[in-house]
Amino acid sequence: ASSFDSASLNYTKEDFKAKIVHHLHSTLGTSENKATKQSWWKATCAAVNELVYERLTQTQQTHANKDTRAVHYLSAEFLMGRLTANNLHNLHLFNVCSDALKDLGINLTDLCEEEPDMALGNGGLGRLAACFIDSLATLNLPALGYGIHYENGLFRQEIHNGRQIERPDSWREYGNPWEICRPESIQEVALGGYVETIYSEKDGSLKKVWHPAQKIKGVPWDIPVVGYNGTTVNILRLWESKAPESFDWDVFNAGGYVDAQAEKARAETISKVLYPNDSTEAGKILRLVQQYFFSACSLKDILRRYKRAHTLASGKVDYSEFANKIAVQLNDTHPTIAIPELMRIFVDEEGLGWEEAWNICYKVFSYTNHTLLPEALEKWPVYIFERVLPRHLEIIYEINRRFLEGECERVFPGNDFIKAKLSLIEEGSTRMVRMGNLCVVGSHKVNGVAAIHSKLVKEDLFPEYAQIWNDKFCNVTNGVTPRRWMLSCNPELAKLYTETLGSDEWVTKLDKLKDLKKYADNADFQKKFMAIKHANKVKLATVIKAETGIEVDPNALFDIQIKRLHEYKRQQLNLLYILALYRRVLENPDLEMTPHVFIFGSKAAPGYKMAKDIIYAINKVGERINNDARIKGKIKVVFMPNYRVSLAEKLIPAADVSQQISTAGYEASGTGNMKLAMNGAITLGTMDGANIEIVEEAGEENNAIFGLSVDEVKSVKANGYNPWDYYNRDHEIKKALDWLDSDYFTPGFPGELAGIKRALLEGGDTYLALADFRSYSDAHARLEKMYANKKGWAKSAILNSITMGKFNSDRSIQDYVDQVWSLETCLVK
Ligand code: DL6
Repeated sequence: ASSFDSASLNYTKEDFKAKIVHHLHSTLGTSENKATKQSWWKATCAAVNELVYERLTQTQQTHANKDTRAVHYLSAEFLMGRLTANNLHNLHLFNVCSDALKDLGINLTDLCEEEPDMALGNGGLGRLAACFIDSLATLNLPALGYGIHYENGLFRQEIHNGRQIERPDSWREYGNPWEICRPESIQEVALGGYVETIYSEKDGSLKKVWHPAQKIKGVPWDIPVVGYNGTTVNILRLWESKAPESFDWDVFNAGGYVDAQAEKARAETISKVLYPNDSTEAGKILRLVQQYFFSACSLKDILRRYKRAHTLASGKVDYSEFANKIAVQLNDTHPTIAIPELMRIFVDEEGLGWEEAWNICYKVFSYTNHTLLPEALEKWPVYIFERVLPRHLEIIYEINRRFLEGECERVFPGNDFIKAKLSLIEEGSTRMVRMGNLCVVGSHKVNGVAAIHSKLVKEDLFPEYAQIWNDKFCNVTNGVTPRRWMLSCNPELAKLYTETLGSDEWVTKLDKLKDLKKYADNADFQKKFMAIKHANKVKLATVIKAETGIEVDPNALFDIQIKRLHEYKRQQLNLLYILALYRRVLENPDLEMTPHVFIFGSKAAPGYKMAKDIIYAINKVGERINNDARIKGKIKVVFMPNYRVSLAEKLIPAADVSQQISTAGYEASGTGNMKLAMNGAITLGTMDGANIEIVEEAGEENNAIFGLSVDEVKSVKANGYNPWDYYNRDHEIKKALDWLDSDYFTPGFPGELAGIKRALLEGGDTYLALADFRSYSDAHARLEKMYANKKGWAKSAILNSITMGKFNSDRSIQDYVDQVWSLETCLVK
């Protein structure tokens, strides 16, 4: 038996049953006849954890014994979703577990619904981090994820009368069986206070001593990350903030019990809640504190481990190996503060000279940029730094001085204009620390997340830096894990692929699916493929009915746009088309068209009014259309509340069309586009982000591409774009916008949806929705035609699904290994 045979793991059906019942009794303290679904779920997880923990220990021992180089993935967000099905699949235990539970009268799929999503992220950036740690473990790479153990993840979205209402997401209120608290690895970090400069009589040097005002305890929670097919179980370590006990006791003894409790609450606020902003920097002190808290805890943890292996007999630590052993990836600018923190530790605490410290430091760090949106590029007011991290500010000034006088002066001698642009400090009425610039200066590699995006990072965002350090800039196109996004969420499709290929090798080597090309035209294969799609649509229709009360026909075309709500992602363009189509049907009730279900899933940042208005408009327009008997169900509009990973897993396998319609140049990559294509959806999209690479793989003829290119967007903007021209010229645009200005969709409340019209006309239509409307409408027409040809559609859908090998996150990780981390695999027995 192979090591993945459930029998060889003592996980035959009977073993599994016994383990589950054992944990039901002795871990959950209940019995078969009293147990709730929650208890059964937790008992099942406990049974799986027996194996997970064993492998986790093996992995850690192997890595420690071999003193392996490891990558540390620092990310303020890890959007993990649910772990039960994922872990079972990765351990090859899904079927045996399902059979064991069936014998116990329980359905595994139902049980998985008991698990709350671990929604510790906003969207693309956080979910990417989750896919990456899956791939790191799968590729047997020594790696740790580091982040924040938010008590409340991304808010739960409810829709009340069409409007988004935010509710707290207390995902671990009743405990989470996948996490382990590690009090033995608690760290303490400092905040605030002042810096003292001490003059040394001995050598005339100046020593800086930081006297912090406050200490915070970081309590680590480990989530095992189970690699597929492999024996590696890495960890994701998330830090929870607590007040140090010593503080409580001092104040308590002085009679200040209430004060001590208040201080405790303040310390615990740090990891209380995830900031719900996607693509906007929050600029709040608490956010900087969060960033410092988890970066500093993580670095201390990294140093603790390093010291264990590199402390000399003399008691001194040998730092000469540090950059060879440690790689730290900064997932966007959120953990940037780790750069000055490591410098502080080296120089102030470990006694290294500045140059020695810097030479190690920049080799350790590398930075991934995820957006070009100016409002997302983090800047922190200097006065906040002075209050929260006074010593770090001094270090940033020193890094800046050396950079401006060194490399910058060498390449741009005497050019104060460029120096002002590249400086880590933005001068102005409020002086700001530019975190992006600090990342570029303090890292040895900077990457974008799709080819076009990386080009724009290098040429438009950081062109002068690229002149200084051309080789620092590179591209790593994003990817997603096929374990979650095919094998687990679309089991029937996975089975078809495995059976047809005679092997499940594709689950790690996704390129293997290309061998199915010869079947793309095969009638029998097409029939099977489309039957799976149809069954997925039937299932989704039931979910839609249950969640929204809306009845949809699984024979209709399922056209899906799922992503955060942002004007650049252009849900408003989708809505305009729906309005135009609705009018066309009203004006011509006999219009021949494929019934079309438009499905949205999206959360808006709570403070982003226009995004919330667009959600409201989608719901109001949907209400009217869905209840208009005149159009005989030809169009349905569904807004699925509380879009999240577990809902995505139900939507994606059922999609016919994947809407990826951002203004070209604005979506760094996208990853939903990859997941949808893998599951056989046709992309209706612009030439933006990874869409470009997706159609390169799948063929433009198998997708519906439209709209202005990146260069055209630039030139339209440069030539003075006037949305009124489109409004006046195109009667469908005019009528759709005027409709929003009436009370047709909000009877008795005229103008409730008019904000969208205003933003598109008076507001200047920043994201060129009107400029792209006609070409978008034409692309829809092409799609309709494609869909009418059943065989042609099946072929295109299959070709999309089987040509997505490039977008396996294993490939992205291998690119990081080769271009950025130089990491070696380490097999764990
Ligand atoms: O790289 C992951 C993901 C990209 O696929 C999206 O295109 C991009 O919008 C997203 N960025 C964010 C938030 N940005 N910041 N900061 O999620 O990253």
